[in-house]
Amino acid sequence: MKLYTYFRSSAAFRVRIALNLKGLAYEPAFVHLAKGEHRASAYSAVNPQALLPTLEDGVRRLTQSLAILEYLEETHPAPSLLPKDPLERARVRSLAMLVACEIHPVNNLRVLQHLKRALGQSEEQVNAWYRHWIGDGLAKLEADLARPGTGIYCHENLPTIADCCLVPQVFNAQRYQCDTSPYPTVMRVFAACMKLDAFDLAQPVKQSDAE
Ligand SMILES: N[C@@H](CCC(=O)N[C@@H](CS)C(=O)NCC(=O)O)C(=O)O
Repeated sequence: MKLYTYFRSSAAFRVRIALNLKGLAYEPAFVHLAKGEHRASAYSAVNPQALLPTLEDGVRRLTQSLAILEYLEETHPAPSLLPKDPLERARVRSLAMLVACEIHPVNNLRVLQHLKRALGQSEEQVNAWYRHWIGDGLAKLEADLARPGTGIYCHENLPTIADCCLVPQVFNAQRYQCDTSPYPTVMRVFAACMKLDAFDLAQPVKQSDAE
């Protein structure tokens, strides 16, 4: 498999974790987001959505990290990243979506660039926007994780796709110096995940394109 990735891409980070948890080898293909390489024709021929990640499995190309996580789960079921029970699976998917569909999109590169370039917001205002939405989202994640079902990880005692989403989001929060002290459960789960090689080896500084 080939993964189109960038060390700081949190959506690619989710997939790197899942590949590691499942013990699947992959070749990275680096696309420099900050230089805008994802918008060049060479990459939009690979992924018409012009977003990272893309996973190439043989001749097939997959886009959208959650769809890729589900694909990996279906094609390589062990170890499973979803619980067996349908209600529990829905809970895990809901936690993953809270991060991937509610927190992450408003803080994406193109949103931040639009705030700055088209709407004339200063670096400080853009950072304030970022921290606001991280705080709002992590508070909701904290409240959800306070309900029954949470264990060492987001769901009981095995890592799931919810953890694959939580960890990169916490990295983003830390990169923007957000105060994470109001989210002790999120941070406890984060710390537990980071003890696993699959998460540790997927982190931005350990990628060979890290700057
Ligand atoms: N919902 C997408 C989000 C993908 C995404 O936004 N990726 C970011 C990097 S983390 C990106 O490519 N951003 C480019 C941009 O905003 O222009 C997914 O989960 O794969």
